[in-house]
Amino acid sequence: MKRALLLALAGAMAMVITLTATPTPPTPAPEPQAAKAPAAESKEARDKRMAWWRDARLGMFIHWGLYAVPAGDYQGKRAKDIGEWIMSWANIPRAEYEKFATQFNPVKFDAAQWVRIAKDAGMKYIVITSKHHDGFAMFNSTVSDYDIVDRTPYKKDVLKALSDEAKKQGLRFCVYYSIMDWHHPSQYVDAAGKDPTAGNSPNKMKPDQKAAYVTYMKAQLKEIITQYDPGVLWFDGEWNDWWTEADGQDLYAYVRGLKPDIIINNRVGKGRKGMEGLSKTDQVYAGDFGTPEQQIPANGLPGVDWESCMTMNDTWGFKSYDNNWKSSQTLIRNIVDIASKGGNYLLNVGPTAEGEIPAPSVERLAAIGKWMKTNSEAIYGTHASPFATQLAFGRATTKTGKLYLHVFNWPSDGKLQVPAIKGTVAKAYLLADRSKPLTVASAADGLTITVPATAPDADASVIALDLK
Ligand code: FHN
Repeated sequence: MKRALLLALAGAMAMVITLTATPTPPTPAPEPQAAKAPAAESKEARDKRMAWWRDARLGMFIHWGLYAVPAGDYQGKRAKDIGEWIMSWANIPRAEYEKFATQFNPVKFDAAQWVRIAKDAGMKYIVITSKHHDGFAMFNSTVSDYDIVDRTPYKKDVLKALSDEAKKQGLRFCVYYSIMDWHHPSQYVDAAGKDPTAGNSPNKMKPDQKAAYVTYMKAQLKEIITQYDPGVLWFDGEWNDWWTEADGQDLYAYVRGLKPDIIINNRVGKGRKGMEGLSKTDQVYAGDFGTPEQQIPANGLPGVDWESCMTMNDTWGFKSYDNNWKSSQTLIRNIVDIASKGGNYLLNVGPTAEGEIPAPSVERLAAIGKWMKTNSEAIYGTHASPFATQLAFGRATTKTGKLYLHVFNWPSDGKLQVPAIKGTVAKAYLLADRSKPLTVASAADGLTITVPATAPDADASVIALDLK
């Protein structure tokens, strides 16, 4: 009895100690008014809402937060794991992790330059982490002081700067928001050898605190939507068992209620089939598009809205020693491959704590931009390849009255063999040299296009066919 009492007391004391360590959280979030769920949406209305996103095809993902401070190294501990998960794999207690905020001072951050880099790469939208699993808000939040304005020497709202600049330069500003929150007191870790306040997956929800956390999330999402007007809400961290499809449906309705034309990914609910990312089909799940991660579906998915997100090296958040960069050819061919299957490509950058996009990323984005300058009409606003099987020489995309052949493997004999197509070819030409029409011979089993001896572009040379 006495021992149990002592233990309980010790427990309570620990609680008190923890609480005092964490600054007194600001006034709890006001109960957000239940937003009016959007009326059932007709196909026309949905097509209108999704149109800009479907035409865009290429966007920039930005993973930026306190994890850029340790940059993958905590007290000499390094790991192969992704940088933004350092609070988990380095078992960093909440109070310790919070200290990174005092070192986060991105004086080299230049919103205009970041948006310019994305725009020059041919990217039409930007998705930045407003709050990742570590719970730190990269914006000015009034429902939490665990944010860039209140807790860092930088004190400026980087989401505001980026959303204003994106608007100025004509890109769509979008945000990522994590449902799992390693910093929020409603959640804890129950795993062997792990500090209960460190990061971890799965994490646990204190039974009587879920409603409070959902209220907190809704209040932050309201701030984000009213302050930065995002085109897409890119949820993540939905996989814990304390988050349900019903929660996802409710959050989807709440967010669409606040901004009816917003687009929301399928990680708001429980529809996602793991990293393959597309939604399960056993019921209608919340979300407007599937989210394959670090992979590209094997086959085209005409009529399905999906977006592959991918790193340029092996981490989303900045790690000082991760130099396993994909080649610009791989990235360019991924853009083509994904468009030929009817999807979008969300390509990631992980800026440093000083506020710079790593040079290897900038170089690759410039190479992509150079390719898009010549070939973007074969990507923007296109649809999946009409061919049932994979083309030996590369990929294809279509538009009304147009077929684009993306040649990876240039024919050494100057004769490109193309399977039979519907319609007849009125004109064929290289996007890299529109002045010289190409000769096309059509037969029952397909077309033979006479092409120059050398490929105009080693990464992917695009031949446009104007179809009658
Ligand atoms: O755990 C996250 C990860 O840190 C990163 O944000 C990716 C990006 O899609 N999503 C989760 C892993 O599925």
